[in-house]
Formats: sequence, C-alpha cells, structure tokens
Amino acid sequence: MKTSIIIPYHKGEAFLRDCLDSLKEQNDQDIEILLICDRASKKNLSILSEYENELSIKVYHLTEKTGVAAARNLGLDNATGDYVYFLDSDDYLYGNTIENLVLAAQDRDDDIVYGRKKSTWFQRGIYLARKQEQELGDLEEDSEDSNGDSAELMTENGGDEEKDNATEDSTEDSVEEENDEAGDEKDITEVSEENEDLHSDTSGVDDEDTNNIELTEEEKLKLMEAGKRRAYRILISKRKGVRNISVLNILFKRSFIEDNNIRFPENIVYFSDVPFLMEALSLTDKFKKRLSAQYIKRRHNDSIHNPALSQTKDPNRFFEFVDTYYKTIERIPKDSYLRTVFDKKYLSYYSHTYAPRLKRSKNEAWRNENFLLMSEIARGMDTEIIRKLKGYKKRIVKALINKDIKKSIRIVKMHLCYYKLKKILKNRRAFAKFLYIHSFLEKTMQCNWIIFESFLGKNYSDSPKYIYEYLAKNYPGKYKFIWVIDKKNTKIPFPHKEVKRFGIRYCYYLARCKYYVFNGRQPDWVKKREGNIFLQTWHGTPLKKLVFDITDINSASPKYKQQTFRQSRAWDYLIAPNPFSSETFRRCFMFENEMLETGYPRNDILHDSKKEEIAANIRKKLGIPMNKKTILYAPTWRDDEFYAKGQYKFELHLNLDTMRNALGDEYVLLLRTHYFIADALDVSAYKGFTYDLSRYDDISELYLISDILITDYSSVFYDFANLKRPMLFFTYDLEKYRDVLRGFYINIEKEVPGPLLFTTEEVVDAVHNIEEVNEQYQQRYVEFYDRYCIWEDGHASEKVVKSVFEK
Ligand code: C2G
Repeated sequence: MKTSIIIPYHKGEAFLRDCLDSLKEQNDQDIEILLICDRASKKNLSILSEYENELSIKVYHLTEKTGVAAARNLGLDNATGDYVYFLDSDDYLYGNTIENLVLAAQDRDDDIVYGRKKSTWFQRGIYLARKQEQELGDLEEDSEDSNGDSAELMTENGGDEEKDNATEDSTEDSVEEENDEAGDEKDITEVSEENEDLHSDTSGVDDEDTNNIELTEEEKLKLMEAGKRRAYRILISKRKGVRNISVLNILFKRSFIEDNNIRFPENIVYFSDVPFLMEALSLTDKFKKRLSAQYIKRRHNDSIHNPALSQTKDPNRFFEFVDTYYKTIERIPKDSYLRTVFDKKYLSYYSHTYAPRLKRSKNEAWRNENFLLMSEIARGMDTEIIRKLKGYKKRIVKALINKDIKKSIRIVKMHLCYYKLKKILKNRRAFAKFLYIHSFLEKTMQCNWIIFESFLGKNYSDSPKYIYEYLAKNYPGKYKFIWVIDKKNTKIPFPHKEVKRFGIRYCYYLARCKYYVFNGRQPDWVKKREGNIFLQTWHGTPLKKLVFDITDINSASPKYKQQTFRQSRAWDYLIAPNPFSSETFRRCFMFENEMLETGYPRNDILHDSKKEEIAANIRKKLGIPMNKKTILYAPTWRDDEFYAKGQYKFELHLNLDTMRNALGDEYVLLLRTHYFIADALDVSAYKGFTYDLSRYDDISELYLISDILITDYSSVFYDFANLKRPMLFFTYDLEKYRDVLRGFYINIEKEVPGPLLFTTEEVVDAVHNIEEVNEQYQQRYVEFYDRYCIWEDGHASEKVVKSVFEK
C-alpha cells in the first residue's frame, strides 16, 4: 500500500531536515513525498540532494497561488498513493508513524485513522535524546509509562527562563484556556499551541482491530457510534481552540477524499484545516484511533524572525475565524451531531477566549463590530444547544445572543474575578503580583529609589553591587536603595532595604522605584512606567551565542527569544565591557537604546590599587592557607541538562582524587558552580584541598585570590584575563556544547588564552607545567587582553553612574 505524504514548504532548511530524517526512518513503507514549494528559494531546496537516494521526493511549485491550503490541494491533485497524509515541513514524526497508521487503516478498511499529536520546542536530535534518556530512566526504575508521555512532559514543562522568571500567566488571563485564534492583541506566542488531546481521552487505548472478531450487526453499529463520538471528541472538542482542529497526523484513504472531492478552501490562511477535516468527518463513520502513531509538532522558538503561522499577528485573523465558521457549516449537515459538536466548540472559544478580551481590550472593534459578528454566529445556532449550556457559559452566551455588551462585560468580570481570587488565595506569588497590578502601580513613583538585583536575587554581587557601592559612597543620603536578595544573612554594606524575589515587598518596590539596576532579565510581567530608568548591566562578555544569534534553543527556556525581546524593550541602558560585546549585544538583543561603553563595574576591583590587600583579607575570611596556591574551577551550565527551569544539573568531570594526589602539596582547589546549578557538590572527603565556594557571593573576589583559573565555556575568563594570570580550559564536552547546544562567537581553539584540555590528567599536567603554558600562550594572551579588557580601567562604576544618574 502506498502513502502519499504531502508537505507544503516555504523556508526553514533545518526544520525540513528533521522532517525528512524522520521520514527516512519509517519502516519499509511505500512512501511518495510530495514537497509543494510555496516561493521556496533554490537555497532553501539545496538540502534535497542529500535525500535523493533514500526517499522518493517529488517537488512541485505553486505558481499563481500561495498558502498552505493551495499547496495541499496541489499535493492532493498529484498524489498517487492509496493513502494521503499531511505533514508540515517544520514538524517531524516519531517512530513508525506511517506504518502504524497504514496497518490500522487496512484492518477494517477505514477512511480515517488518526494518531497522537504532541508538541515540542525542540529539534529532533534533542527530542530523541531526551526521550531515550527518559526511557532508560523508566527502565531503571522499572516503572513503565504506558502512555510514553513523560519524556514529552519533560520537554513541555521544561518551560521558560530561569525558574521564576516570566512564567506566570498574564494577570488578566488566568481563566483563558484556549488559544487566541481570532485576535492578536495579546502576544499569541504566550499560549500553548495545542491540547495534549489524547491524554484527556478516558479510554486511553487504541481502537482495537476487529477483523477476526465475530460481532452482531448491532454490536458493530454500537462500536462505530462509540468510535465516531470519540473521534469528534478528540479531533474537535478536546483540541485547544479552533485552529488546532487539524488534519495533521491523520491518514486519509485517498479514494475517500477523491470520491467526495474534498479540498482545502484556498482563501483561508489560518484555519483552512477546519472545513476540510469537518467535511471529511461528516462523510464517513469509518474512523480509527492509533495511539502508537506519533506526530511531533514543532513550536517555533523565534517568533520574531521565524513565526509559525499561528504566531503571525494579523488583524484579519478574526474575520477569517468568522468566515471559517460559515464555510465549515456549509460543508456539514445542519442537524447532525457533528454540527452540534462544532457549534459548541465556537461557543467554548467565545466564552473562554473572546469574552475575557471584551473586558480588557482597548480596541473598540472588539466591543462593537466583532461582538456583533460573534453574536450572529450564536444566533444562528440551534436553541437547544444554548438551552443545555450551564453556569457562566450559559450567561455569557445569552448576553451575546441578546447583543448586550454591557451585561457581557459584567458577567466576564465576575467570572474572572472568581478565578483570580481562587488563584491568589492559593499562591502567594500570584497575590503579590495582583497587588502589584491593582494597587502598587497606582502609587506615585519615587524618583530617588533604586532597586538592585544580581543573578536573580541569589547573591550580592556583580556589576549591580559595584554600582551600588559607588552610589552609596559618593551620594550619601541622596537615594533609597533596595536590594533583591533571597539568601539569608547576606552582608550588604550601607543603609538599604532588602526584599525577597517575588514577595509582596519586591512587587511593591518594583512598582515604586524609578531606577532599576539588574544584571539579567526582569520578570516578564514587570510594567515599565513613565519615567522609569532601567539600567541593564548584563553579566558577561558572551562566548556562547545569545538570543537572536542562537539558531535553535535547546535549553529549558524555549520561549527565550520572544521573552528576551519583550524584556529588552524596557532597557534604557546596557553596559558593554568591550567593543566586541557592544557590537554583539546590539545585534543579539536587537537593542536600540544607549550602550554604555565603559567596561564592567564588576571588574573595577580587579584594577584596584589595593587588590593584594583585599585578596589577603578574603583568603583569611575563607580560611585558605596562605602557603598554598589556588586554582579556581568555575564551569558554566549545560543547556540540555536540567531538572526544571533554572535548575540545572552538574556532574563534576574533574577527578578530585587525581587532582589532590598530584597537586595537593602545592595547591588548593576552589570549586565554583554556576548559579543555575541545583546540584550541591559533596566535597567533604577532600577537606583541606577542595573548597566549595558555589554559594559565595561575588566571584570577582574569588578571581583576586586565584592563581590559576580553570573554566570551560563560561564568560568568567574574559573577566579573569584582567589579572593577566594563567587560564586552562577543561572542555571535555566541547563538540556537543559548541556544535549542538549553543555555538560560539569565537574560534575557541584558536583564540582563548590557554590550552583546551579534555581529561583530568591533562589538567594536572598543565598545572605542573604552568610556566611553559604561560610562555606558550603569551602572544595570544596579549591579543586577547587588547580585544576584551581594553576598556577596563577600574572606573567603570563611576562612568556608568555619571551617565545614568547624573543626567
Ligand atoms: N559565574 C559564576 N560562577 C560560575 C560561572 C559563572 O559566578 N561557575 C558568573 C560569572 O560572573 C559569569 C556569569 O556568572 O560571568 C555568567 O556565567 P556564564 O557561565 O558566562 O553563563 P551565563 O549565565 O549563561 O551567561 O553574556 C554572558 C552570557 O550571558 C553567559
């Protein structure tokens, strides 16, 4: 049996590669691929030659028309298979999806077989690796996950940003469950693309193959009816929003499509699947579900440069949404059960997504014309459907039918209020945020209040610390200082207030301070007030690619690009430590405001004339023997090794026994993990040799007491270079880190001022021969210093303060 796979394609070679790779791995299936190009350039098609020998790909070009609907129709016109299957060029299949569907279809000669559709933010390689890791974990624990969902949950819930940042719902929308298909006021990239549809299907099993079972006619009818209802539930009712009513991961018998001449409406851009699928469903009772057939829908993590169709903002979307309703009901029988299911879907959308927008939208169209258009849809529905609605849905739909906008807004306000109250009573953070929005922002902004945050409130450190100390010393009494600090008993000099991140007082000061001095991104929900000044210090010269320079996001923060884009719109000033960073930050953050080309305030201490004295005090404070030299090991975090957002794993690859045996007489080792690392290192067995300083506030102070730095891909070496002391790079996972996870801005092999080492033995050897290493890398060091440390003169804090606070 042959299957025609129809793939519309515009651009995105990396996505297409994953898609075709997944097709290559389909078990011995007779497959023809129809790649329908919609203005795809030659360059975008160049990868096809790689697949010539393994896949049968026929390329077609849309000439006059454009769009997914036209592309799929052209595919249907040219398909020759027994079955047709629609696949998007940015998605991929997991396992033997096609075989599973075809075998299921053959059993009873079904017209429609549908599988499981999942969504992920990640490219195929990462997805498969995680899935494998998960499966191994499951095996080890001997706890079978019959649905195979946990890996996906992990990728899904892997979530956004550092654990706490920017993850909470928009305050207005807690009750909204569905997607924003009809409008574009809220950033639609914020809402999830689809329901985990099959999870909610209570049966949780495949439709059984009934070929060999004797059934009475009555039993067969009952079975069919149950199958039909389940298909409607899964393919329509349980889908999030209307636009997820989709043809993806459905195998259609081609003769069924052709005999009924089912085609996609070409004048619909966003919802063309809906009329097609609804018509197909209305014309057959022969459905089957096949859970083992898995389709992986890839979410686009750069909605700014490469938005998926669903992420496109278009004011016409609402009108198309309305039009889709009418185009669909033309295709399905008026009094059918299917029509009831479909009408209910629109009402559901209205009550959960559209109605809340009536309340909050500043766009009058929502309250006038669009409201009336929705009202017309509801008025045309069977009154029995309306009669059977309950509670909030019934009230809001009745007001819609009566075209009573005021009442609608009243009802929705009450409803949202109830949900919000429930939420804030359960969750302290939500309560603090609620106060922020509804009370604190109403208060006057205080022009001499400054709020400081470093590394998500984890410590008192980095450039905010040095800017703060400069201000406190030089402008006594002029400002009120607020420090965000979660760690108890942190010693912060000078009079100031301390608040815990995300607490009520944090929200209070966020709302009232004129100045923000942060070294990272602020929470997504922070509103910039008129007159606010945001000084973003950032936290390092980038080696690893950042934001819009990253091709693909593989970390636990898949929404990283769009969130960072939004957050960085609020920054008035951004500090650049060197010319390279200035240029890079402009590009990677798409930053358009004032770049402070001053060097890093955090590095002022490295140029302090009393730095020897400061270092001796720190050593003393930490109890590090004066007669030993020190090695600081400060690695970074790994994007793909996480428990949850902001909670990354870290495995120590340096063998401490080897290190101690070889170096213990002369050196001590200071271990310092990145602030994202959740794993605590147990070094108690290495007392006297290894000091875990991961919780020490300020790494700049640790640089001062270190004779040698060992790092990997952390930006720490750009700062440490200010001291002109030797550096070693323990890059045991270089290929993966550079080529799969991030990509680097520089050629690490040729530019860093120290050797790349891959084993503990090599590290030990380099330490033993540190003088030779110094000599060997001297020239490189000079060049490196000139490039990255040239602006650092010990006065960055002063220059920054003059630019920002003395204006
Ligand atoms: N850091 C630290 N201890 C480590 C690693 C890092 O204290 N073991 C601090 C340093 O101040 C470093 C900063 O965290 O400069 C940033 O750490 P990176 O490892 O460079 O990683 P990341 O947080 O991803 O920042 O432009 C810089 C990039 O954003 C990288």
